[in-house]
Amino acid sequence: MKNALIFGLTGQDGSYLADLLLKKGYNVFGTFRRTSHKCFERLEELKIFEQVTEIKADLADYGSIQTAIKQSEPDEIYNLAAQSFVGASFQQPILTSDITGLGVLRVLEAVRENVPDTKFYQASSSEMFGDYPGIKNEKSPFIPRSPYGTAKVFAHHITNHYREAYNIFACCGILFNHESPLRGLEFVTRKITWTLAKIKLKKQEKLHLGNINAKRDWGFAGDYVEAMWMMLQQKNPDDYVVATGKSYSVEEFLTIASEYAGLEDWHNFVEIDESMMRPSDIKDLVGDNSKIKEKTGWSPKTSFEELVKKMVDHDIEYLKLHPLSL
Ligand code: NDP
Ligand code: GDR
Repeated sequence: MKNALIFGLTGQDGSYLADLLLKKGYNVFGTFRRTSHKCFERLEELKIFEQVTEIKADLADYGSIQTAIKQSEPDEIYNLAAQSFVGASFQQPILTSDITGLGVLRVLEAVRENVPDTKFYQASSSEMFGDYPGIKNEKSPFIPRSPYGTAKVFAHHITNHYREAYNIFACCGILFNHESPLRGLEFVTRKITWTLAKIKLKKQEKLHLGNINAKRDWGFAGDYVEAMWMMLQQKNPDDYVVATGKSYSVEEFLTIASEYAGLEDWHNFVEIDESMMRPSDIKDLVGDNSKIKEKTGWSPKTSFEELVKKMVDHDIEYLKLHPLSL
């Protein structure tokens, strides 16, 4: 039985990945941070909380990273931990750089010193490409447009460096946006489906949004964690773009979600709020998934429309069952 350690267990991807690895027969360990409130809601929703070993660790704290690694004796490490919200990275650029950038170096140092033969996955991001035009692949240049994107570029390069210099089996998955019913509420897709559910249940009247012209290549998180695992099963470590190959605007997401939820024309309840515009934003991100398809056989299974419906259905059902969340 293999051991896997997930940094960032409590997040969207950490929860889906833990579920996948348990189904594949792994012993799953994962890190969480001390918080003043419940942080295992996603694991509970997937009904896997009891099957995972939770270890307290913070990417700011080298000692706790080492302890997590020593305790779990991992065959595979997945680093999904990050300050992952691009919007917040403009308000907290130093914290974002420390956790999303330097935090990865702390994990790599702990791997090099303690378990150099362990396979390592780093969660790189399409945000690294910024507004570089056209469909992006593994060779496209990085021109980040946010403190978050800049920190991810550092993390990507330092992971590549540890692969080359110390022969560590390290892979970077350059993932484009992926969403799910477990997506954080501040990200635009989940903010839309959650608020539409509240409007449908007559508990909210307005939905405030920023730049609805932005286009993103949106996939389903459950499909994307499979790509992470597949990368680490290849003979040689490498970097891969993970994407669907199509982008849609926030407005298109909103239109399909509102129609599916059975709501009136969204123009009647959406307000564009200037304060939600970012100091710089990326217009259109779309990825070329041919390398991962060819080398690993991975491909996305969930269509954009299926994804939107899955999220809308979940949020309406969830709010009906948990009226206190309203
Ligand atoms: P989430 O924000 O849902 O999860 C992030 C995880 O990191 C949470 O478990 C969070 O813990 C943890 N974390 C935050 N700060 C620290 C810290 N200082 N020390 C240790 N852990 C910390 O993100 P996703 O699951 O969506 O994304 C997973 C990874 O993939 C991230 O690195 C993200 O940047 C990257 N990524 C995501 C994409 C997407 O579309 N989802 C696309 C491309 C890359 P807590 O629950 O306590 O906050
Ligand atoms: P993103 O996701 O920045 O692409 O980062 P987000 O959902 O936050 O924004 C997508 C686009 O929607 C626009 N937008 C809004 N965004 C939010 N959050 N709230 C709003 O009200 C709103 N209105 C319009 C944004 O300006 C943006 O253009 C995600 C994260 O998961 C990162 O961790 C990951 O690396 C990238 O995807 C790939």
